[in-house]
This record gives sequence, C-alpha cells and structure tokens, in this order.
Amino acid sequence: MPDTIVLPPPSKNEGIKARSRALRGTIAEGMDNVVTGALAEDDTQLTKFHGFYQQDDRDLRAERGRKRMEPALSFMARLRIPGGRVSPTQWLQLHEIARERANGTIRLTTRQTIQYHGIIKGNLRSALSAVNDALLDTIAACGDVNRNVICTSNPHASLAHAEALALAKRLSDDLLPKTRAWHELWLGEERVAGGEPEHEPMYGPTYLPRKFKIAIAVPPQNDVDVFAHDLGLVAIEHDGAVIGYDVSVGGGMGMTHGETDTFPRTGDVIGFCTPDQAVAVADAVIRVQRDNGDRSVRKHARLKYTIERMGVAAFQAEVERHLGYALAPAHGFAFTGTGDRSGWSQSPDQTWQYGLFVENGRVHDLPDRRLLSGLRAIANVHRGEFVMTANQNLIIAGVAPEDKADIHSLLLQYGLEEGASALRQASMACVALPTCGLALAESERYLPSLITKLDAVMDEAGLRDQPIVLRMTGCPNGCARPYLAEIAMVGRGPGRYNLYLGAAPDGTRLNKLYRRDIDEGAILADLTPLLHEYAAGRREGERFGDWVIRAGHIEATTAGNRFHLDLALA
Ligand code: SRM
Ligand code: SF4
Repeated sequence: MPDTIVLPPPSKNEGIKARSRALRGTIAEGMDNVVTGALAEDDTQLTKFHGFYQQDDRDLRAERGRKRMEPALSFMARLRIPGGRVSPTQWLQLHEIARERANGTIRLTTRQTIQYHGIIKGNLRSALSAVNDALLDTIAACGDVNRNVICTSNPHASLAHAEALALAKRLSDDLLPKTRAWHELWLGEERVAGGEPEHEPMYGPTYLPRKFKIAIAVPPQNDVDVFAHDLGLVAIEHDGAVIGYDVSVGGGMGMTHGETDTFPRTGDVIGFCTPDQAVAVADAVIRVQRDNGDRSVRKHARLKYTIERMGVAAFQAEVERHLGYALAPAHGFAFTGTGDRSGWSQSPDQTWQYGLFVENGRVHDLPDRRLLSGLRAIANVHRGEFVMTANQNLIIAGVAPEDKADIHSLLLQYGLEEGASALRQASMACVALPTCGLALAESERYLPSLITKLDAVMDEAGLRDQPIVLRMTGCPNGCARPYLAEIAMVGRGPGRYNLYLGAAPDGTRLNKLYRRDIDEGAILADLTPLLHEYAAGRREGERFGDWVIRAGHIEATTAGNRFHLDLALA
C-alpha cells in the first residue's frame, strides 16, 4: 500500500477566511456592540483586509490590567494610496480626519501611504467614510492579499516615473479583492438581493496564504527597496520611455529571533516583461503563490519560503505556465542608492519639488517644527501634489515656478526647512511602541535621541555630511526594512537590540548580525570606533556598508540573498 502523505492542518486564519462570507464575518454585529471597544477575535483578523487593526495602548496596558479594566483599545487604519500620490485637497481632507477621528497625527509609512492611530470604535465608520469622501480607501491595505503598490517617488522626474506611477495604480486596482464587503460595512452600500456568495476569481475563497507586496523601481533610484518585496519590477528605459520591467520575485524581510527557518531574503531576478504584460505577470505570480504557499504555518507562508521550497526555476516554470509564455531574459540595471533627495530641485517639466524630511514618518506639530500645521498651510496654496516616499518622507511635487517663493516662505515660517544631519535624513524607524502589538523594544520614539548621540560621533569623525543608511525596528518583523540598512538595530527586549552591519547602500545586499542583544551603551561603544576607523580608512566614495566588509568587520559572505550562518546566533 502506498504511504499516505499526511498534510499538516491549515492554520486558524484559513478557517476564518473560509467562513467569512467574503470578508464580512460578524464585523457589522461587533460594530453595533457598544459594551466593548473591541471586535470579536476572529473578526480582528478580517478587519485587516479592510485596512485596519485593533490595537491597545501598551503604555497603559499594565495599569489597566491591574485595575481589571479593558485595555485602552483603538484602531490603526492604513490607506491604500498606490505610488503615494495625493492632491492638496486630499491632503486637507486627510488632515481633518487625523484631527477629528484619530489621534491628531498622520503617520507616513515605509510603503508610501499613511496610517491613522487611535481611532476609537465609535469613530471608525465615520473615519472610513471620510476616507472614501477623499476618493481614497483602505481596502486591502493589510491582510492576505496584494497590498498597496509602491513605486519610485515623484512622477515629474521623468516620463518613466509617470509611467511607473500609472502601473502602480493599475496593479493596485486590478489586484483588489472583488468582494463588496468594504462598501457595505463602511459606506452602508446595500447588499445585492439574495446575498449570493461572491466569487473571487483570482484569490479564491481563502485569499492568499499571506500578505503580498509589489514595488516598482525606476533606476538609478532604488528608493522602494525593490528586492524586499514579493514581486519587484525594475523599469528598463529606452529613449526616456519604459520598454518594460525586469522582474524580481521572493523578497521579504520578516524573521523571528532564534527561529532559523525564518529569514530575510532579497528577490531573484527571473526575467523581463513588457509594460503590457506586467499586470498578467503579477496575476500569475500571485496565483502560483496562492496554490503553493504554506497554508499551515503562517511564519512560512510568504512567497520567499515558497520559492525556497520549490526552487527558483520550478517557480518560474509555474508562473510561465499560467502566463502561457516565457518571460524574456532580464535586461539588467544599476542602482545608485535607496535614499530620497531633500530640499528643492527642478524637474524636466520645469516644475519644482521640495523633498521634505519627516522624521520616522510622523506628521505632528513640535514646538520648533510644526509639520502638521505647516503642511495644511502649504496644501492651501499648493497646486501640484504631495507624494509620500517609501522612506517615510514627503515630496511637495509639481510646484509651479510662480508658487515656489510662497511655499518656501511657509516652509520657513513653520520651521520645516532642512537642518537634519545626513545620518538622520538617511534613517528610518518603524512605529513600535505604544501601538504595535508585536514590538519588543522602542523604535520611533527612541531612534531620534540615539541619532543625536551618534551625530556627535559622526561630527567628531568628520562624517557630518556622509549619508549612512540606518534603520531601527522594535522587533525582527522588519517593517523599516532593517536588513537592507548599512547599520540596523532590531529590538529584542526593552532597551535591547541586535546590531546588524554591512548592507549595500543600493539595496542589493543584506546586512549581517554584528552583535546580539546589546543596550545603548554597547551600541555606541561598538559604533564609535568603527565610524572613526571608517572616516580614516575609507576610499574615495566608499560607503560604510561596503567598508565594513572590506575592513574585515563583516564577512564577505553577506553577499547572497538570504541569511545563513548568522541565524545560528540570532
Ligand atoms: Fe509591518 C506587522 C507597521 C511595513 C513586515 N507592521 C505590522 C503591524 C501591523 C503589527 C501587527 O501585525 O500587529 C505594524 C503596525 C504598527 C502600528 O502600530 O502602526 C506594522 N509595517 C508597519 C509600518 C507602518 C512601519 C512604518 O513604520 O512605516 C509599515 C506600513 C507599510 C504599509 O503602508 O503598508 C510596515 N512591514 C512593513 C515592511 C516594509 C515593506 O513592506 O517594505 C515589512 C517588511 C517587508 C516584508 O513584508 O517582508 C513589514 N509587518 C511586517 C511583518 C513580518 C511579515 C513576515 O513576512 O514575517 C509583520 C508581522 C506579520 O505580518 O505577522 C508586520
Ligand atoms: Fe511592530 Fe515589529 Fe513592525 Fe516595528 S517591526 S512596527 S515593532 S511589527
């Protein structure tokens, strides 16, 4: 008798999705229950597909627990804004939602969109319907589906940038779930008579095994960290127009400390597609992941693990079987960096743009830097658009030459003109505490003070103008893409981090674990001599991430697209 293969049972989330009636669950009933600020546990998995998470204020968790009170519950809502572009009118609407329905701040994310924090249950419906009034939505911003599609910022920079933005929008729209659940639940749209179960032609009834992310890069900028995404498209230009995209698959950042079968991975380039083929390629990659991804263990469900298991060649063959044709060979490309340009610059179409540094993406008013109010004032006179970047910054784009002086004086009036060091400008931190339920350590609230200390070292070493990509996250999930930073700190516990060094500054090589489980004193003690040594020993134009390898502080084996040996330590 042949051996029967016993497959592990599907994860709990698979059952929740299957029973959800196309993502409805019992969310409507939960919203009507005024006794609690919470939704039913299973529904909190489904709300992710609608773009929001139930959270609690972790600063208050212990105290409320002692008093036997319900945690201080609220919701985080994430918008879907492909390519991160909004009009000034939309910005004003988003500003009002932050003030009236959320905690009064707007959080620019590492994937070119915004998040609101602190929306209480009673404000959720009106917040989402106000988002809809701004001609935006939160559909599929989270959940096991294709997420917000990101692309190299600033559509005015070239025709290729504008084409990339148009493709980002097309991909985002075409790959949306087809269920009307969002419209019914949050806008009160009537259900079609009979309430027939809806058909999800691409996703099927259980959607994807896990989240799926797409990024489009326009070389030489790799500001989207294209190799960190499940699917990356790199624009190939000829005579200023995009003739197609090199296709990368299987990137991802998330890992778990101590679990060596979880790891960050950079994508593999498997070929080239024309602009007309790009949506079909994304559709085919998603279908192969839908059918082959791990539906039992969510920690192994991302596309990167499917590809590791199947092998790149077999995965590509499956994609091509769905497409009905083979991908053309990749053209090849070169990147110069992953950062954003700050300050004023002019585009070929003669409009101006101002690259505005937003520390860790948090748009709020500080006494000397009134970002929230300043951006509202600018939105009142600006006639171009605002473009969020994948580095948590904002571009005031498409500024007509005659408006530049007015906008500049508003930047000065609200204290928004650039003064941050090169290190600070090249830094990112994830949200972490107090809202993120997975944070093990501080990140957004802590990194600014650590950078002040590191800036003193950089000054002493004569490195004030030297950009070094530095990123921090409160846990190993990798939301600020730390494993692609020249210097990264990844939270392990309160005040303690793993220190990683040596990623390529153009986003093509992962970094490597340098020290494990250290506090601020040890971080500064490790980095101070390294930064001095780098200042003295670097070659012309050599970046820190490359130098640490040449100087022998990090083994050259970091080249490659996944972690190997260092995981044994982590
Ligand atoms: Fe993330 C989960 C915040 C970009 C990998 N991420 C979360 C949650 C929702 C926590 C949770 O599940 O309870 C965080 C909400 C915190 C809060 O209070 O707001 C969160 N992720 C963020 C944001 C806001 C970080 C930021 O500071 O900007 C980014 C929102 C992006 C967006 O607009 O869509 C964000 N997250 C990322 C990225 C970067 C990227 O995509 O370019 C990654 C790494 C790339 C990747 O996906 O591999 C990332 N987030 C994760 C993971 C690990 C996934 C994995 O494959 O292991 C989790 C945990 C999970 O999904 O189980 C997570
Ligand atoms: Fe939360 Fe971890 Fe993501 Fe930071 S990296 S936002 S701590 S899940």
